[in-house]
Amino acid sequence: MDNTNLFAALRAAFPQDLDRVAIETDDGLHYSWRDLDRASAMVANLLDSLALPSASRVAVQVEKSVEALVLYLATLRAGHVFLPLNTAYQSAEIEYFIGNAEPAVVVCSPGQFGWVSKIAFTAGTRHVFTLGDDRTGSLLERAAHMSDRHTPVVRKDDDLAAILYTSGTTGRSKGAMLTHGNLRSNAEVLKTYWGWRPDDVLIHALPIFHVHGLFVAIHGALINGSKMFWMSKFDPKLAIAKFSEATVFMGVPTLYTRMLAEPTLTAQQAAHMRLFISGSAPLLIETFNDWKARTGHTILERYGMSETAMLTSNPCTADARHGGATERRGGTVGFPLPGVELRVMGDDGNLVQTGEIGGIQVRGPNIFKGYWRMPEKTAEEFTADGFFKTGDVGRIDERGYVNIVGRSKDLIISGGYNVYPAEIEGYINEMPGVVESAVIGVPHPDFGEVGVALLIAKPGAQVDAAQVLASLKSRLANFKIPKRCFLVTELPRNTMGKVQKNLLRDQHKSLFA
Ligand code: MCA
Ligand code: AMP
Repeated sequence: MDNTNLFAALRAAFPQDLDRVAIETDDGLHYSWRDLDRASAMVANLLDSLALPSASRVAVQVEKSVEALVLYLATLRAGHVFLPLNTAYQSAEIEYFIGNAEPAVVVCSPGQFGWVSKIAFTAGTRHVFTLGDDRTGSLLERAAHMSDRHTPVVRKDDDLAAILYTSGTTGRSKGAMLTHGNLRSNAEVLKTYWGWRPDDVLIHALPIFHVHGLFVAIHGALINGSKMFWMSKFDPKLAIAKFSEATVFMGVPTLYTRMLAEPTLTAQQAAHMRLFISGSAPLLIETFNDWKARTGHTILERYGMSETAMLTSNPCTADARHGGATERRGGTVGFPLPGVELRVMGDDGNLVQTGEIGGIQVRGPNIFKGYWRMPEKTAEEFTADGFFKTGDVGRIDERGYVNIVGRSKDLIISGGYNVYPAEIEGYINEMPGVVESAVIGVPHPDFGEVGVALLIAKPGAQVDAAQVLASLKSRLANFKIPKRCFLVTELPRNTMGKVQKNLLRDQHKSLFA
């Protein structure tokens, strides 16, 4: 039987000379391809020794490190399901994810062991390990005693590889179930479409608990046997300094605007680079133009989702499917990737005409299997003919380029992180003295968009806006906290009684100008 375990595909692409450097870190460490192979074998053997049921969830909330990447590879290798969690998540968020996913193994930072293990053990998790960003913790201590050889467990395309929680527009977060086939097919398509070369060097600057940093960047480098320069945290000065030794950079728009603010960013400094890729949030046309003017490089913008991995991309080289188009068009997310079907549907359920706006729907080998333990929610998000409704609103121009013009889902994308207003409003509405609230996204020069909260207090109640934000901060991930909070006497409503957030957004659009 063929083994289509994603790890096997990544491992098969390792260079023949396993002693070559695979990863160089910002604190000066070098990891060879052999190191990645052996360390992931040891951790996979540790997971095997726990005799877990097949496809157990391994939930991981740790700081970025090469060892955290090793844990991801080991989880695939051992046939389990990786569940990465943003390090900003607080106890209420972690309690929900662990309770919902019922992981057999939880790995957390040594400093968080107290509260995380309490949540995990209460939820029935039997194994809680720690992993620090300085190679400390019980996971590596235990793995040190294991063999450094391991045969990847046989997985089929349809078997789960990872669960990524995405916040829900209403209600709680949903776990998007991604299979080995979803992730492998996407990595293989991008390998060709972005013209990866074994001598490419990727600057890995993003966190590794979301699709962009974990899948697009890491799979991209590994499946091409390309070296990574590994930044534990994005630092614009260091990233620019490394341009002279690297060829590929991937970032959310905030990373590009922060680099543009550095005087060291010049065409000469970027001359060695081959490809700059942006995604996860809309790239402003000014950023696209400024980058071109300063560096001579045209950023390649692409579009994806946790549920789908990458869907569209501007061309890297000539795209024969579109008359050999090579232009990377600012303000667009390019063409549907090979193998991805993308259509734009009107409210009447019919395809719109070229250039007209509608809901974006997608189908292809990269589209997820469904939401974890939410069959009804999954069914709602798919059409009868198997297209996934993205919740993004867009159009396809006469040349085939896709434009994202908005979202039908009420979502704020702040610095590349998703914030769902309904979740924040839920917390505010529960606070004493609050009648109701509305959270909106407004333009922000650094994060692209940030949340602003508007709330109505009960007559006579003493509600303090700063206190509301402080209270949210103690319960939610920091990037979800609205940057401002205002008390208002009413919220504009349409005839159906729904709050007109477009009016509120318009009123507050210059707050951070
Ligand atoms: C940090 N802060 C933020 C954000 N990040 N506020 C709003 N939005 C943010 N994204 C706030 C913190 O709450 C804190 O506020 C203060 O900024 C400093 O925090 P710090 O952690 O030091 O910030 P930073 O290191 O400067 O982080 C900014 C960042 C980071 C580097 C832009 O947000 C980041 O790495 N973003 C990338 C996210 C990403 O990888 N997205 C891909 C998702 P206070 O001091 O008040 O507490 S994958 C995806 O979307 C799809 C599938 C796709 O297409 O890729
Ligand atoms: P996530 O839930 O983190 O997977 O975020 C997915 C959402 O990010 C998509 O549905 C889009 O709304 C947005 N997104 C990703 N890439 C882009 C892009 N290049 N331009 C505009 N929006 C994007």
